[in-house]
Amino acid sequence: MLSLGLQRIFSNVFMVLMMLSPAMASDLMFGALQFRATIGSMPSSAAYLSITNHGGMADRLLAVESSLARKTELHTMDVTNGVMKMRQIDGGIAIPAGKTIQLAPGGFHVMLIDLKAPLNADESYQVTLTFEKAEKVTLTGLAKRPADLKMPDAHSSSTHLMDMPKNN
Ligand SMILES: [Cu+2]
Repeated sequence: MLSLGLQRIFSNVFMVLMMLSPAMASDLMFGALQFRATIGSMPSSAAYLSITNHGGMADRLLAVESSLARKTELHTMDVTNGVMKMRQIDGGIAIPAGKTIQLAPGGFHVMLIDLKAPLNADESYQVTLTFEKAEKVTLTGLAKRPADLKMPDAHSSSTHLMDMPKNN
């Protein structure tokens, strides 16, 4: 009788642990995923998002996969001799505990090289992120016109240039 009771307690504890573990595995929180809508026959484009690490341990964004392009890479922007150039990141992007990393225009970005089809504004697309510790996650986000992409740095003085008609 006693062992049966213990067994029940253990199985209940086990079930609670099973229920808790997915939540414990997701210490990362994701900001809105955004894609740069393509114009004309642009061969490549980019995707942006922010990742916040609410856990106590550092993690690392190792790779991004997508069926949208023949090649998907993690890129950063560097200024070389006064010219801004982008290059592929080796070893992924560190996500320190308690910190937010921004993939945004002018900095880190997901590079979609050799697109299979155009990315249309207001349509949604997916990418899959692979981390060192956290589980793989597939996110969905909207493509936006380049002018509508949120810039991380306050560059609001350029808003007066946005006088192009917006056709919806
Ligand atoms: Cu790039």
